[in-house]
Amino acid sequence: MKIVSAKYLTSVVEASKLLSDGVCEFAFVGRSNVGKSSLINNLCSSKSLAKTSSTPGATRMINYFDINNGQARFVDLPGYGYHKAGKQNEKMWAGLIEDYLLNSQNLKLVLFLLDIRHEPSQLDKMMFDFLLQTGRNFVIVATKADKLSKAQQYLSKRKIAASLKVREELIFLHSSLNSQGKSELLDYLDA
Ligand SMILES: Nc1nc2c(ncn2[C@@H]2O[C@H](COP(=O)(O)OP(=O)(O)OP(=O)(O)O)[C@@H](O)[C@H]2O)c(=O)[nH]1
Ligand SMILES: [Mg+2]
Repeated sequence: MKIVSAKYLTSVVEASKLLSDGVCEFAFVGRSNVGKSSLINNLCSSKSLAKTSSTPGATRMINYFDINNGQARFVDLPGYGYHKAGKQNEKMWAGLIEDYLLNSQNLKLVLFLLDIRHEPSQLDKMMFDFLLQTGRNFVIVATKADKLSKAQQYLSKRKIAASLKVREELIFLHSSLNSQGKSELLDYLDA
């Protein structure tokens, strides 16, 4: 997919307001601070389309971005596992992610993000199990690849595959810092 234009569309905070106009959506799911918003910006070659922050909890709503004037949409979901948010907010955001995954009529593919440096946490595994139960198409993106050497990256990929019991072909390595893996991911979204 060649992205020639990317624009912020709207944000929603309840499942009843999800967009349902048949435009195909790619959703970004992962724990807070894993790099969802940065990945969206990197794929769109933008520095500021999606708000990023070194403090976890930057994305608290479902944020929709238009790709190529109606060709597709990127959906930035709130991060889970942000404890400082307090139990109530944490519950609400997790509920919002689950509502979206269950109810979106436009969702074509979930990009499930994991930090390449860490094995999936208990929470990651719970969210991943939930994703499997929804039967949605997904790929896994191991983020922040620039933090590891090439050799370590491939080791990590193998560990993630074993931990989640998925085929290694479903795991993409990516860095928003140096754009490693960007064109490979865009090609996949195209297909
Ligand atoms: N080195 C490196 N840092 C990254 C990369 N991607 C994201 N970061 C950093 O990680 C932090 C979190 O990135 P975000 O994109 O805001 O993460 P998020 O998943 O959207 O976080 P929430 O909105 O809180 O759920 C920021 O400080 C980013 O600069 C990457 O590929 N490499
Ligand atoms: Mg974010």
